[in-house]
Amino acid sequence: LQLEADLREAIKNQEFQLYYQPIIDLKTNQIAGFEALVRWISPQRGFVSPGEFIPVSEESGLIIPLGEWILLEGCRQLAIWHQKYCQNPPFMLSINLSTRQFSQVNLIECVDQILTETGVDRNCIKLEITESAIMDDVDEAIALLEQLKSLGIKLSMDDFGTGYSSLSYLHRFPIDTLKVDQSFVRRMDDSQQNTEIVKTIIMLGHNLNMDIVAEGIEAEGNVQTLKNLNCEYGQGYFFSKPLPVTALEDLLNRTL
Ligand code: G
Ligand code: G
Ligand code: MN
Ligand code: NA
Repeated sequence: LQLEADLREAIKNQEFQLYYQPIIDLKTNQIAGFEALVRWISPQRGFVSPGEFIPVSEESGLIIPLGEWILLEGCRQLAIWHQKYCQNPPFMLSINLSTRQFSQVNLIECVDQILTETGVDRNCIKLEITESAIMDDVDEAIALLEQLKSLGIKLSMDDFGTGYSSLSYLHRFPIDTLKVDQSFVRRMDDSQQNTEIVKTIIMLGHNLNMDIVAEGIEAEGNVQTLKNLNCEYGQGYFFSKPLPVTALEDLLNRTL
């Protein structure tokens, strides 16, 4: 596979960049933190979508070195921002962990080492895990999630509602945040029934002591609806696209 070979080279040549998408506190309208999203800017291929190369990197195992780089780079950047912008509460950074990384044997050691090396405030790092990563073996997954939590970091469940997680297990996962998948948020415009679904997901999360991030907010109307439903956080093009560091700092300098 040519893409796989090119990916291997790209990791060596450091052709990746992290973009950061703001996550907004819906009570204060302030930036509460960011989600790191990887981008591949290839001299040969140009801008390659992660929707294309993340699946290939997962199948090939290249997500392990790539994922390590993403974690290291994200932690390093957040430590810099904590020095540069002294927000109270401090900015959070969410970093996606792929299913393959979740079953990596030395995951805990690897994460711990990066946290120590960068000296980042551990409370401010949140790993995003999908339902599919944890439903293979529930007891094993819970043990692993507990170990990640014991490192001092936070956890969120990404794309909630699209996977297979059984509601009967959800309360056993030591998850801090539920991210309501964009498909539900977008469909709120279509009918009151879809809004009721989002409302129910938010209530479910709150009853389990989780806070909620609504993803994929593209319209102002969605913001008001979500505020009325007591959703804590929002993310989406309405607020900002994912941005490279310099553009994000411009945004912060304009809005803080
Ligand atoms: O950023 P964008 O919407 O184009 O991302 C497309 C897909 O790639 C999404 O499913 C997203 O979760 C995934 N993705 C983007 N960045 C990362 C990353 O840093 N790590 C992992 N594992 N997946 C990512
Ligand atoms: O799978 P995950 O939720 O991590 O992926 C997030 C992806 O969603 C990113 O690739 C990001 O670029 C994309 N995204 C973020 N906000 C919006 C939005 O408002 N609309 C759409 N269509 N995509 C978004
Ligand atoms: Mn995510
Ligand atoms: Na998501």
